[in-house]
Amino acid sequence: MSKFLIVSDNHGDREILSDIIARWRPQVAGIFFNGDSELSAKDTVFDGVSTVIGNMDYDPDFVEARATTIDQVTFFQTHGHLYHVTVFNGWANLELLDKAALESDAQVVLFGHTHVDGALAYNGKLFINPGSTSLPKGPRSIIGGTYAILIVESDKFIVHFYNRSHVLLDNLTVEMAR
Ligand SMILES: [Mn+2]
Repeated sequence: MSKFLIVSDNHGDREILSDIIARWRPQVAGIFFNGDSELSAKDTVFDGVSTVIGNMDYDPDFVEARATTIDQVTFFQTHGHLYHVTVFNGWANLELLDKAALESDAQVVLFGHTHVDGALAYNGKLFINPGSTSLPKGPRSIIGGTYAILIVESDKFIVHFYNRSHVLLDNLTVEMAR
């Protein structure tokens, strides 16, 4: 069993990012930040964190997208704006993201940008948007900000969402067979 931390769109709120990462670092196999930090790519908060550039990031040291394989799981990670991810059908338009993930042979696709949390099995892949820690949008914005933990078991993926106080939001859990 492996766990992964997925965070996005803190928009300058360095404290919450630092808090979440410090809390989970000892127990996760990977940490993903999906863009729009408005921080420097060299900020120490990103030590050991897989990052990508958001539409509100201006440090050219952030990459546009990346494929990463950890513990036999291949992730495709990008912010979303470069793949025209917008709010669609209550969540997100995944069409171009899906094509890009296919080229990377990814099983899990990580993005942000819309600030709408969610996880969905689509075209045989698991798409995860952890939501924004600091500027949430959509039907669950009243939670005040979210992030996600992916649990990889031998036969399934489990996605848990947490609020800014690290309380598990049980009713948002998503599972997908692998
Ligand atoms: Mn954003």
